[in-house]
Formats: sequence, C-alpha cells, structure tokens
Amino acid sequence: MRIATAAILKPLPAHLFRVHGENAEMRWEAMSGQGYHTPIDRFFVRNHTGTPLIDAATWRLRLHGPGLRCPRAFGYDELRAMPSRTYDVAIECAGNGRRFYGSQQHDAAPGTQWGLGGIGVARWRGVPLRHLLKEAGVRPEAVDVLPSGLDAPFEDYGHVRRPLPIAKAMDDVLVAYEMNGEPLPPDHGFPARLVVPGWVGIASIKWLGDIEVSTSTMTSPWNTVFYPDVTTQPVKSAFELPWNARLAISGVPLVLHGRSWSGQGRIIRVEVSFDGGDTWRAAELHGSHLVSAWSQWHVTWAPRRPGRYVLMARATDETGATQPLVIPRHPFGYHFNAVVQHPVEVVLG
Ligand SMILES: Nc1nc2c(c(=O)[nH]1)N[C@H]1C(S)=C(S)[C@@H](COP(=O)(O)O)O[C@H]1N2
Ligand SMILES: [Mo]
Repeated sequence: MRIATAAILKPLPAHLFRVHGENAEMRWEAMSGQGYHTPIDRFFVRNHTGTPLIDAATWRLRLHGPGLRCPRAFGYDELRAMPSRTYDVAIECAGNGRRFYGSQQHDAAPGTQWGLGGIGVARWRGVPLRHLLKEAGVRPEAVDVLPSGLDAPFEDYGHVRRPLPIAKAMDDVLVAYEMNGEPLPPDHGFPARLVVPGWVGIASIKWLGDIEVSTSTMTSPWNTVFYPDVTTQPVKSAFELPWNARLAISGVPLVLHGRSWSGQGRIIRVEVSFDGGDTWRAAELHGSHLVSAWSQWHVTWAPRRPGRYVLMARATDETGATQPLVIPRHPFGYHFNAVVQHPVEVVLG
C-alpha cells in the first residue's frame, strides 16, 4: 500500500536546507562541527515526485525475471532477520554543483540549480543485494538488475528505475533498511532502498518494490533520457562554511574545515588556495580515508587584511584524479567538479 504525500515529509528549516521544488539541498555550514556522518535532519533529499508512505507490514520486495531460477518475495521482517552489513557511503546527486556551470563558467545548464549540498554520507545497514540474488537462484546468464521504486510514476516515464550491471549488483550494493542507526526515514526510502557505493545518486533507488533480473541488456528512461553516461562520481570538495561567510579575525589564525570525496577511490591530498589559485597549501586530512564516502580536513589561514576573498579547495584521489579549474560544458549539467570559488568576507573581530 502506498499513500502519496507532500514532496518531502521531514522539516526543512532554512538554516539547514535550500529548497528547490521537490528537492532540498543541504547548506554546507550545517556540517560544521558535525561528526563523520550527515545527520538525517540535514541530509539532502532528491525526489522525482513525492515521498510515499509505505506500510512495512504488507510491503514485499519481489525479485523476478529470466536471470533468476527461483523468483522470491521478501517481507520487511524477513529482510531484517538476514545477515546484515554496515557501510559508510556517500550518496550524491549527479547534478550536484550544477549551479556553478552558470555562476562560474557563464554557461548555465538547465535543471535543479544545486550548489554543493546535494551530497550526504550516512551509515547504512542492510542486506547485501548479492545475498538476495543468490537466494533467488541468480543464473550465470544474468546481465542486468533493474530495481524500481514504489513512489508515484514520474510524468509519462513510469516508476523511477535504473538498471545496474550484474557485476556491480553482486559486488558492494546494499539493500538498506537503516540509516545512521535508525529505520530508514520515509524521505530516504523506507522500508528499503539500494545503496550503490561510488555511483551517481540515481542508482540508489529508494522505496524499493521490485527487482527484475534479465539475461540481456536493459534500459530505462533513467539511463537513456536522464543520467545517460554517468556512473561513478568525480572528485569534489566543499568548505563547511556559508556562501559569503563573514569570518572575524582577531590575531589568531582561522581554522577552516571541509570535506572532499570521490566515487573512484580514497582522497589522498587536498590543497587550498586563498589567492585565486596562484598558490596552494596542503590541508590536513583527518582520520580514516574511506573509499566510498568522504575525507574531512582542515587548514589554517591568517588573512592580514579585512576584505573579500575567494577560497578554493582541490582534492586528488588515489587514482590520481583531481579537480580542474574549469570543466567542459555538460549538456545536462552533471558532474560539475571544477574547483569551486567560495566567496567570503574577512572582518575585524
Ligand atoms: N524511487 C526513487 N528512488 C530515487 C529517487 C526517486 O525520485 N525515486 N531519486 C534518486 C536520486 S536522483 C538521488 S540523487 C537519490 C537521493 O537520495 P536521498 O533523497 O536519500 O538523498 O535517490 C535516488 N533514488
Ligand atoms: Mo540525483
């Protein structure tokens, strides 16, 4: 059973979110002073239609299709009773940063004008998709796995769905029912969603209802009309500061915090510039550097004079991938990963 509701159910206070239609972007200052994970009260929401309310007691996750020997349906309690895994994983919208195609490169891309807040890292707990596929007798001939959401159909395109190759489905994909130690909240996919490490957010289908396993390549509007040719997320960085932050100086250096991430590997280096990219200083990375989530860092800065400055952060991951100063135009405005020019004002404290 599905009850359609307003686009997003959780509160969206203005100090934590910027709302774009049925989507809500996290303000980066909301991560300041937070731990590794993005708390649920500030985790971004990207909905094609609206958050459905689903009754877990009658909910079933059906696995079917020619790629399986014994189609199965699993209930919520059954899923929760299976061996579980817990992963720290980032979910990021492919359109995160789209606004900067226009504001930084004077070549605006249509679509939701996300700043950098279309990302969050949570601790997800659930059952590996591999386990469910094995339970349903996955065949060696299986090619693609097509998860569909139970939210209302999007325009004329049907339910939100996007095929995954069987190799990824059998690797590190989770059918998650918990987020940061709580049952998945309605806005983030209750009763269960996919979590697809390193891949664009659209791969992580929420409100899972149905998973089809094929023996030939599948397509859906979400890999042909929308999000074609986007798979893993590129390297990006953000400061945990408001846009146009006012920073007060009073003789002691400022300590600026930020986070960097990549869908392709660990972050190994972050450099920061305060002079428009003429000189770069290494930031100090904190703690464990997780593959599919983000790295926290800080840098000290002692501006000599009050005034307007532009902060820039540039990360490099273990594959050598880094952030350019300018990136080529993308027709859909996906994957903006050039160094973002973050304006601040330094005032005497
Ligand atoms: N069923 C369904 N799954 C979905 C979506 C959706 O609208 N419906 N949006 C996708 C997109 S584009 C993104 S970026 C992520 C966002 O996850 P979040 O809202 O939990 O942050 O969910 C994905 N999964
Ligand atoms: Mo997305």
